This record gives sequence, C-alpha cells and structure tokens, in this order.
Amino acid sequence: MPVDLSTTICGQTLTTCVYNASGPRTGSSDALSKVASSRSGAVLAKSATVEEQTGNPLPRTFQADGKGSLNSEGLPNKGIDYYISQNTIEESMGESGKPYFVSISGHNLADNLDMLKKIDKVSGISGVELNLACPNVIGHPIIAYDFEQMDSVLSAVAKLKLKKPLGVKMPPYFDGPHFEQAAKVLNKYKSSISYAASINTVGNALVIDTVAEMPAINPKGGFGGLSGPAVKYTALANVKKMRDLLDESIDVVGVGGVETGEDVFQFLLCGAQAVQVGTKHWIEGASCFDRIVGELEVLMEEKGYKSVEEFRGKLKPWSKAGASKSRAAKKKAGAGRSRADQAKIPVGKGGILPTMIVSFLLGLLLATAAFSALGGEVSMGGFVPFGSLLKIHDELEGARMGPRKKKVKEL
Ligand code: RRO
Repeated sequence: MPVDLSTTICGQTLTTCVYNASGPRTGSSDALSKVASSRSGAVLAKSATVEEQTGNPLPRTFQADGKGSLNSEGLPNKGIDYYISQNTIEESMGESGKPYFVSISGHNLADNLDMLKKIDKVSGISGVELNLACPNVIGHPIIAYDFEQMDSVLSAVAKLKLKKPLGVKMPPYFDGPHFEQAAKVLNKYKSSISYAASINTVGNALVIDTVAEMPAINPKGGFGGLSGPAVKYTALANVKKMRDLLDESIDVVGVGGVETGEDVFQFLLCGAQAVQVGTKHWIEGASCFDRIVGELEVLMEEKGYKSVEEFRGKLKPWSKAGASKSRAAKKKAGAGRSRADQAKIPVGKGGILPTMIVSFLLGLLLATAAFSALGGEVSMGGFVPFGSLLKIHDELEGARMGPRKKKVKEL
C-alpha cells in the first residue's frame, strides 16, 4: 500500500506535506504553475507589497559554497493585486486543485491591513502568510524581533476578524527567553492564527569575496539573509521549540535548509505540520518537489510508516540504546558503501579513458620537450602546443563531468 504523505494546513488538505516557501521562483504565475504541476502539496506566492516594486540593487543574491546562500532581494514583487487576481490564480494553479496561498510583507501596518482586507474578499485563496521576518528592507528592522511591535501588529490583524486562515512567517530565535516571548505573543492571538512558519532566513549574514576584498552582494553593505543547509539545524530547533511552546491549535510549518526527504522527515519528527522548501527550489527548480517527496516516501517505507501522523512530533529523547542502534546502522551502511566503491570505475562517470588519453598526450609533450632539449627536431605538424593540451584536457573533463552547473539567475 502506498504511504500517505498528506497533511492539513489552514483546514485544507495537502496531498503531500511538502510545498514551496515564499521567495525564490514564486514571483510569477509562470513559476507558480511549475510548482502546481509538481508533487508540491500546495503553492505559496512571493511576499507581496501594496504596489509592484523592483527590490534592492543587483547583485543581491549569492550561492556561497553549496552549504549556504545569501540574499538581500528587498521584496521584488508584482504587487498584491497581481497575486490575488483570478487570472494569476488560474494561470498558476490550472486544474491542480491544490491550495493556493499568498504572502504579504507590507512596508507598514496600514499596508498589511489593507492587503489582508483585499485578500479576504477573493475566492480561490486558501490562506495568507503574514511575513513578520523579512531581514532585508532597508531601514525596517525585523518585526518579530520586537515583541511589542509584533503584539500590536497581531492585535490590529485580529480585529479584522478575517474569514481566511492566517499564517505568520517567523524569524529564527536563538535563546530560550526569546522563544518563550515570541510564543507568548502568538498564543495571545491563537484564535486568529492558523500556523507559524519557522524560519525565515538568518538575517544579516555577510559573505566576503577574498579576491576583490569586498562583500559578495551589493545592498546593505553586503548584509543579507542566510539560507540553505547552513541554517537547517537552527530551523529544526525553532520548529521543535515552537511546537513545544505554542498552543496546539496553532500548527507549525517547518522551513529552512530542506534539501532531501530525510530533512523533511526530521522536521516532521520535530512536530511540523508541513514543510516548505525555499533555497533548494531556487537552485534545482520545481522538480525538487518530485525528488524530495519520492525520497520521503522511500524513507517512510523503509521505516515501516504508512502515514506522517504515525511519527509527527514523536522525536525521542537521546538514549544509549538509540545511539548504539544508530552506530550499528552506520557501520552496516559503511561496509556496504566500501564494497560498492570497490566496484566503481575510479574516475567519474566517463570512466578511465579520458584520463588515459590526457596522460598519454602529456607524456608525449614531455617526451617531445626532452627530445627537443637533447637537440632533436620537432615539426609543428607533430607538435601539440601546451595550451592546446590543456584545452583538450578541459574538453575531456567537460565530457566526463557533464555540462557545467548552470549559473543560478537573479530571481
Ligand atoms: O525579499 C527579500 O529580500 C526577502 C524576504 Br521578503 C524575506 O522574507 N526573506 C528573505 O530572506 N528575503
């Protein structure tokens, strides 16, 4: 029997508990339709402002080292009217039948209230995520780091008595009292909040370009939000803490550094109701949802789980028995891997042939040089210049490694 990956958010059923985070590849109906066509359980649009805006100056994103990414986009988006128009909803969602969520990040409280009132009137929108955590708007500190401001924003939102479910996007917290204060404010408005999504990017990180001796991105002196695998452990801790501290009527949605089905499994163990993918979606495209959901399915089958309900929130306390079970499993997997390694062709996918050809050509060059040094004559017809040899080597390497990784475009 196939495993059941479904979940519910905002009273809606998601066929899979994995969907996209607001942010990369969510700014247009074209991008959103690719998410809707994948195994993503829902579709969430980019954080909107009242009016369309272009965001911060370029370059404003950087893929650091495969472990972290930095952005200071400054909310480029097409304006709320675009994301709530029937045209956009139809183009984005097609016949998928999946829930469609919008996200808002107004410049001030009045903007957020205006957008919420508009959204509440539109059919075809399953809920709205209020971003309390954008780190990149110049001159605007993160709302949810200022608990008084967060309280007054949520108080004003609660007074609207929205019909549509509301989620809030939270920044990462790092200290016990901050988790407690944030949860206390959210619990105060529990009748108005459906879910809390933890975490937004880790604000104000800095990547340095050593060659140029300057920041890797342009806005805000190079400071931007850190995402990707570098933040996964912070995100897991935030999900676990929020789940422990929030009223059970408020769901927790996990987000931050999710790349694999195993990552999703870990967030679910910490109590996440669903899991969003941001940076990996940006790098890999919407096909990441098919892969990640497939990986989660395999892992659940291996572990004998038939539905996410069976293990959600059931993270066990550390134990000696658990540690030795884990050590034994790693040892077994390690032994398996070394046998497989022995069977592998040693030099990449293209096999040993390209390396042998290059070695032969380099040998020929050395022999030619030695022959020439000893006074021999070498005709140009038989002579392969060193630059050409390097070019041949590069081409063979290219064939061996496959096409170079595509440069990730600005969003
Ligand atoms: O647009 C951005 O710069 C941005 C936003 Br709104 C956000 O919520 N988080 C982030 O890392 N970047």
